Order: sequence, then structure tokens, then C-alpha cells
Amino acid sequence: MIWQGVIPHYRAYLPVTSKTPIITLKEGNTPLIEATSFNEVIGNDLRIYLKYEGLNPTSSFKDRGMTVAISKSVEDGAQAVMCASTGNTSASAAAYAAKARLRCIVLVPKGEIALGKLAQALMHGAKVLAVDGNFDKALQLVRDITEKHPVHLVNSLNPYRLEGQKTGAFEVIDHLGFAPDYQAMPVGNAGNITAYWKGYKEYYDCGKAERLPKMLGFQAAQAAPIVLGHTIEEPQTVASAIKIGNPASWRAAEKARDESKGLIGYVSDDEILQAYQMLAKLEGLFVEPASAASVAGIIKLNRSGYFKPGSTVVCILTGHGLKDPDTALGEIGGEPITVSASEDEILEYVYEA
Ligand code: AN7
Repeated sequence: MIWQGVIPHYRAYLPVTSKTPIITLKEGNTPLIEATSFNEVIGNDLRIYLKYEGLNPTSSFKDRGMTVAISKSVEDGAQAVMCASTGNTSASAAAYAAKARLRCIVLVPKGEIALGKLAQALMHGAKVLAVDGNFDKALQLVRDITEKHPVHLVNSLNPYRLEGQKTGAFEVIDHLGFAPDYQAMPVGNAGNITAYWKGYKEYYDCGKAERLPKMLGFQAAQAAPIVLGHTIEEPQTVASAIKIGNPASWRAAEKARDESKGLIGYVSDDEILQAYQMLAKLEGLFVEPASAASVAGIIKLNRSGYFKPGSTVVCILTGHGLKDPDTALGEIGGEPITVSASEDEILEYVYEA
């Protein structure tokens, strides 16, 4: 059957009725790709699977939640939606709002979001406001405004977002045929880890899986409020998507961690960037830096002997690498080699060792 998006496919598990207008860009059904070269590098017999969420319509996992949130906003008669964002939520909200013909206002931290994400929000016709302040400040403003004005909030505080995002967990189980031993993901505002845990538990409860994974979340070292147990006033990291100092779903993320007997740890920017390059060069998967935090975390935990050999680990690669070309080119020192249009000169490179 041809894929029709997460709401049609997982309708029975989602808060929609026959009256809900379905606003979809056919999100979901992303590939789960077995890592073939990593294992050699990290030297263990882990079975690592990579869920490539960058292949969603706006190139991040946010589309799973946005299809549900925007569909429900339309059902409830909204005229406008609003979010704060480190970039991907704004890109997704802008696209789904365009499809639904809703006004969309997004607040982004000024100068802090990746180029591709900014281009997306602007192209889809959102009103993009660059706030002089960080993400946490922008989210507080959006919360205050949407409480008082007829504008729907579509950050992950909107429960429909998490309902949609939990379908990622369903897909993992549907693809593997079982729940993995461990599930690793980056943590920013902490909505996604909350949503995946909900999804795993729901599938388990209705007999679609015989066990639950341990949830492993990773924050950036200088933006790790959950690990440190206190808010961070000025979070810093190359992984701009997860540069968040006061996550909205903080308690729910701790619950996912504790109920699953998993952990939330941190990885340094260097570790993130190493995993980022490794994914691109060894697995053929171009992801944005935040997404590489999940793999960086696995590598770090594996070094400390955390995993039982033979375990199955699923890493959620949350966003596409093309979102953030500046970081990619900066890391690679990105210049092509200029050559004249001569066979001889080019052949030197063809035969280069
Ligand atoms: C690529 O877009 O918060 O822990 O405003 O873009 O559910 O927040 C993005 C978060 C991981 C963290 N990977 O997910 C936003 C925003 C990527 C992301 C996360 C984000 P949450």
C-alpha cells in the first residue's frame, strides 16, 4: 500500500476523528538503516540501527507532530499558529501552516538558527521574528502570548505534537519486529524523548512488543540542564537545535529515563562533530550536528563498557545535514579543488592514493 502519512497509518492510536481535517505532507515511514561500518570503529558487536528522520517532508522529525497539531488546530477553528524554535519546529510549522492556509508566526533566537531552517520558514511564508534573546526566552514569550490571544501554540507543549511524534517509536517496532534494547536520541526541549517513550509503552501495552527499550538521551555538554539538574542561563553548543537551557518537558524526560532504566548524559561538541563526520563518511548519512549527539553518546557509553555485547541499539537521527551547510563546510574546511578542464590534471586525482 502506498504510504499516506502518519495520521492515516496510525489513526487508531491518534486523537483524530472522522471530523478532523487531515493536513499532511505524507510524513513518516522513514528508513531504519543498519550501521555497517560503525561497529568496526567502535569495536563491539552491537547492532546499531539509524532512523533517518531527515527524510521527512521538511527534513526533520518535527513533521510527525506537526501534522497532528495543525490538523487539530484546523479542526478547532484556529486562524493562526505560533511557536518558538531553534529552527526545525519553525520550518515544520511554517510548511504545515502553509498547507492548511493558516497564519504562522515563529520566534527564533536572533542569529542562532541554521541557514536551511531559516530559509524554510521564510519560503513557506511564516512571519519570522528574530528575538534578541535565546530559545528559552522566545518560548516564554510564545507561552505568554498564546495564553492571552487567539493564536494556537504549536510547540511540543501542545500535546498533539507529542501524539504525532510517538509514531516514530511505532515505526521502529514495526520495522524491526521487536523493540530494541536501547534507544538513543538527542535531547533539547525534551519533547521527543517523552513522545517516543509514550509510543513504546502504548505498543507494549497492546501487545505489539514484548519488551521496552532503555531510553538514552544526550544533551550537549554546555547545554545539559537535565544532566546537571539545574537550568542553564546561557547554553552553548555547535548543535544549535539543542541549545536549550530550560526544557519544557524536563520532568517527563526524567520519567522516561527512570521508568525505562535508561539515562540522560552529555556529549562534548568535539564528540558531536566526530560522530557527525563519521555518519557522513562511513554510513553515507548526512545529519545535522544535534542528530549526531545520539551516535556520539553511544560511542561514549560503549567506551565505558555500558552495553551488553550483542545488544540492539536504535539511534534517532532527527534532522538532515542540509539544514546546516555552514557547520558542514566549516568542519570540512570546505573548498573544492580547482582544476583546469584538462584530462591529465584530473587524472592525477583519479589515481591519487
Ligand atoms: C534536529 O526546533 O527544539 O528534545 O525548536 O531540531 O524534542 O526538543 C528542535 C529540537 C533534536 C531535540 N534534534 O528534540 C526546535 C527544537 C533536532 C532538533 C532536537 C531538536 P526535543
